[in-house]
Formats: sequence, structure tokens, C-alpha cells
Amino acid sequence: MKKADSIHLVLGERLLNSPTNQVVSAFAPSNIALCKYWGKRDAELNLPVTSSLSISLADRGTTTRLSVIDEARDKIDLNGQPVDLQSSFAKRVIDFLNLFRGPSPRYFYVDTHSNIPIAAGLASSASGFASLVLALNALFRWELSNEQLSILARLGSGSACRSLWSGFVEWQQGERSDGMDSVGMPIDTVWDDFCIGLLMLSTHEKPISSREAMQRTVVTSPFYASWPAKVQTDLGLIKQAIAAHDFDQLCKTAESNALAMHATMLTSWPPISYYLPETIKAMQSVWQLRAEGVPVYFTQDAGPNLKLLFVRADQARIQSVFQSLVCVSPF
Ligand code: 2P0
Repeated sequence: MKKADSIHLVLGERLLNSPTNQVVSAFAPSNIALCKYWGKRDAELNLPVTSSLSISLADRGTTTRLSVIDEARDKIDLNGQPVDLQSSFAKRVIDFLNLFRGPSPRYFYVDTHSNIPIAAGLASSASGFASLVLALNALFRWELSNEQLSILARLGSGSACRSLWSGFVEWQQGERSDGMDSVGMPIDTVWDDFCIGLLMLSTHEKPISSREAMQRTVVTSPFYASWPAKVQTDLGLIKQAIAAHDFDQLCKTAESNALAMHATMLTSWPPISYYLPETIKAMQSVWQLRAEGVPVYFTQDAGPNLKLLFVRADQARIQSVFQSLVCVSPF
């Protein structure tokens, strides 16, 4: 199964739609996984080994303006700066756009703006591809549902399929080889005082991309065999905790899930570590705060920075320890 076949299944006759002459604009939020996506059963279609569950960051994410241009190649800007078309960022965007050019090739101006600290490793592919897919939907007047758009976004980047909604979103792994049942699904809950703190610890580029790290882990880590069972347990606990608004159960499970994901990386070969001394120090500060009775937890993705989980009543206390913390209210 190829990406083009997937797109055909989603778009059908809409593939023949012509784009409008207008500049369209679309926003998608970033999302933070509380139960992680780590490992693919199909690398071409970004089909995951397990389901995962995230929380979207409200108005923090990516806005993409998109138009057709009368030129022989795409033009891409990121936060007002032109992007080198040879860069890996541009190549991923161009490869994705190649899927939608139609029989007489047309080129696009992709003007993308992110309002999350890029250095936090959060201006990630997820909100980028989700907003690009929303913009394509407007430009070509496909009128697809968010569920269908989630399938298209997944083809750009797996975690992007969770960025079509606000709040908690489950990415259901699906079973089909064509991926038509591997989509994001929103969980209908509002949790007013739930907060996420973005803790930036390093601005350096990652030593290894998450895509490569994920693949290496699946192939070489002796611990990876235990990962699907861990996810199954954690996903159940997290969904239960969301339904009951049980903050401690939710966040304890999320922290444990992130630590287990990093354990699979540490046991890969060559080993993968996104930990910096500052990461460990911040984890110890979180554990110290908990020992003092403050309910705060962390999660960590494929980078050295942490995302803290807490409720609004504890924000001031937590910010007194982590002064650079950027707080987001997801609801
Ligand atoms: C997640 N991550 O669930 C996990 C946790 C990183 C750590 O999804 O290859 O950029 O484009 O499907 O979505 C990052 O991986 O990977 C990611 P691709 P993606 O958020």
C-alpha cells in the first residue's frame, strides 16, 4: 500500500478538484502525548504498533497560509524566513505536497507560522502537517471530515493525526493494512483547571530525529517487546482517569509511560538518549516537589525538554521552582 493509494481512498473523485486562486489559512494545535506513539507497523503509511493518546495545546500550534503560485517550484517560509528547499524540513513538506499536485503539476507557497517556542521541540511536525492538510482541504474545497483529514495528516507525520481536535484525542491504531481505521478520535471531556507547563532546557538540535530513533528502537531494543503491553495497560488507566477526572492517576500513568518509552531508547543499539544533565535535574525537582506534597508530573518526548502536568491552583508554586515555565491551558 502506497501513500498515493491511501489518498485515493480518502479523496476519491475529489482528486479532480481544482484549487481556488485564493490564499487560504488554517490553524492546528500542537499535541503532547500522555500515552506515546513509539514504533510503526508500516513506515510508509505511518501506521503505529499501538494506539496513543494526547492532549492538544489550545491556541499554541501552527498556522499555515497556502496558495498556488505561478512558479516551477514550491516556496516555503517558516516564521517569516525563507526555508532552504534542500533542508530536511522542506523535503518532507515537498514530498507531501507531491501527493496532491494533480496531472498538470502546480506549485504552492506554504507560509507557516508557529506560536510555540521552536526550541522546545514542540513546533513539531504534528501541528505543521495538520494545519497543512486543513489548508489543502480549504484550497481544493474537498470538504472532508476531520476524521478523513486525520488520515491524510498521518501520512505526513504520525502524531499529526491527533492535531485535528482540541482537548484529549486518542489515535486508534486500527487493524487494516490500508490504514483507513487508523485515525484520531476526540474524547469529549472538558477539564478546566488542567495545565501544561513547557520547560525549555536546551536549544540545541536533537542528536537524532524521532523518526530514526523510533525505527532503531523497534529493531534493536530488547525491551521493545514489552512496549505494546505497557501501552495497553496505560491507555486503559488514562482513559479511566480522564472519565473520572482523576488527576493523579492520569499524570502518574503519563509519567511512567514516558519513562518506559525512554527506557526502550536507552536499551537500543547504538543507544539513544535524549537526556541532558538539565533534564535529569528537572525530573529530580519534580519528584522533590511531589515529595513535598505538590501534585506535579512530567512527560518527555524525543528531546531533552520536559512538559509538566499540574492543576491551576498549583501553578504559582511550580513556577517559583521552574521560573522559565511557559504555562498552557488546554481547555
Ligand atoms: C508521540 N512522538 O506520541 C511520540 C512520543 C515522539 C515521542 O510522535 O515518523 O514526528 O512523522 O510518524 O509523529 C514523534 O514522531 O513521527 C512522536 P513520524 P512523529 O508524540
